[in-house]
Amino acid sequence: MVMKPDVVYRAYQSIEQNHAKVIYMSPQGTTLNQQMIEKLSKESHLIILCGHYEGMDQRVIDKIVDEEISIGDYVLTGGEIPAMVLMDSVSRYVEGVLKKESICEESFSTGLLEYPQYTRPEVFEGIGVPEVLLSGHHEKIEKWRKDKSMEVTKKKRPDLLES
Ligand code: 4FN
Repeated sequence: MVMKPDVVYRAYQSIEQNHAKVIYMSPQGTTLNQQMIEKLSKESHLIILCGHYEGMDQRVIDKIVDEEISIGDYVLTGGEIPAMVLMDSVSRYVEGVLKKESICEESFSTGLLEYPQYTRPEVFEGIGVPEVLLSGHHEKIEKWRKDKSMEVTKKKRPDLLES
């Protein structure tokens, strides 16, 4: 079953905005990354289109779509979850969604993975928390976190360090 172009086009016209960027979620698209998300967050309007069943008539795609984006290489039953992934990741940059600090403080904005996190209790199943975190020495803690971020990234995702 292929989604009909006239039906999709009418849905599009009913929400059309002058400066909306139209994105089609598709396995044929460019794979989504944080850089693309940050760029999209600067658009004034986004319209996210996605397929289900066997996809969509190509003519309506050619007529209205500005950019095709994929969230990765696996088979899905529909593009709704990819559309939600895009919404979630872009909305973090929208004013008022998060507190300002949490956007840039995040390790991913440095391009690195996050350092390990700990909370109470101080000892869990006989396992303690790294000593430095209990010291209250803020500069040492900061350095420990930076070093750990780098160490974890080198070990688990060396590809992130290439760019
Ligand atoms: N998927 C592949 C090759 C051929 C088809 C598919 C597939 C949902 C409407 C598209 C999938 C994955 C990431 C949208 C997959 C995405 C979709 C996405 C998606 C039903 C037609 C379909 C080679 C990638 C495995 C089904 C590869 N990001 N077709 O899944 O919409 O956005």
